[in-house]
Amino acid sequence: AISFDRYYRHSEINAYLEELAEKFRDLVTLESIGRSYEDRDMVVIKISSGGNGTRPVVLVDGGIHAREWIAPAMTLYIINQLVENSTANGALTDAVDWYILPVLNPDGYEFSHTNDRLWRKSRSRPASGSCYGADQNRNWDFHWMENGASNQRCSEIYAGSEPFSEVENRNLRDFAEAHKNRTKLYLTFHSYGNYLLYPWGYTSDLPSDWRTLQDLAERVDRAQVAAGGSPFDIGTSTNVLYAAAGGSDDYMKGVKGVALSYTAELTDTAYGFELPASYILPTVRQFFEGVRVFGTYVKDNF
Ligand code: 0X9
Ligand code: ZN
Repeated sequence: AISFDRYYRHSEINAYLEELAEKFRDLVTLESIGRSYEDRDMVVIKISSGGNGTRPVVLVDGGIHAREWIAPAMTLYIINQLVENSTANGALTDAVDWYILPVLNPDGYEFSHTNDRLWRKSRSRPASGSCYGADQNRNWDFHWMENGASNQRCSEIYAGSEPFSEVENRNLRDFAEAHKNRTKLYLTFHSYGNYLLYPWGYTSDLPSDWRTLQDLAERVDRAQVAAGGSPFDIGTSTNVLYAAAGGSDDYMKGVKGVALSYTAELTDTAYGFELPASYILPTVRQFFEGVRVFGTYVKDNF
């Protein structure tokens, strides 16, 4: 059983997924999408009640940035609710498949627990020098390095030696490729600041379907505000936050053709990355109301 009164380690997260796969055989399957740089198993949980692989897919990840611990916790709560609370949430899985990767940067996530609470990047070893890792959210192959990214290994926003230099991103890229025709919504969790962002991050130009993206984001926001959450700032990454190319959200929309692609920056600024564990449950509960809106939209429109 899982609890939301503390942050889970990567091995505990994988153990929880295994437990669900054992217990809910008709709803849950696990797929390893590969190993991290330091050889951790990257496991996607597939939640599907049927449909033989024809239903629209919602793809979710968290933990691309190591120190943003509320992000993996959010994905775990979504998993917990969709799988273990099917009485309340069965409508979200009866026509939509959910593919969820709780930790996209497991090496960095563990390092932020054991060595450096505010670590952000992956933990890949450079060819030379002593600065480890790349910013996995500057490393995707779409307008790579054009804006808001660095070619300096020691920078917090180091984009990597080349696009997809980071194996963790290659693993998710290949998984996304295999399911791209059915994937209608991509949701990637970060913290902090209460932003609900959509492409683009590489340019201030708006995508042609920005109205759809904006309207859906506003509906998600209203749902989580009604549940007691703080309102989001909504808009494109560049226009609302800052320009930063090579993000996973831009890549999923621009390259994989996922129509609806969002970055959710959970929680306001009071605690920054170091959100006390007592805030996990209220935070994830509130945003789950937004997840309901997302899931219902995909169910009704695809
Ligand atoms: O800078 C980032 O990668 C994200 N903010 S964070 O504070 N969590 O690091 C925002 C990413 C928004 N998306 C793109 N710029 N593509
Ligand atoms: Zn982040």
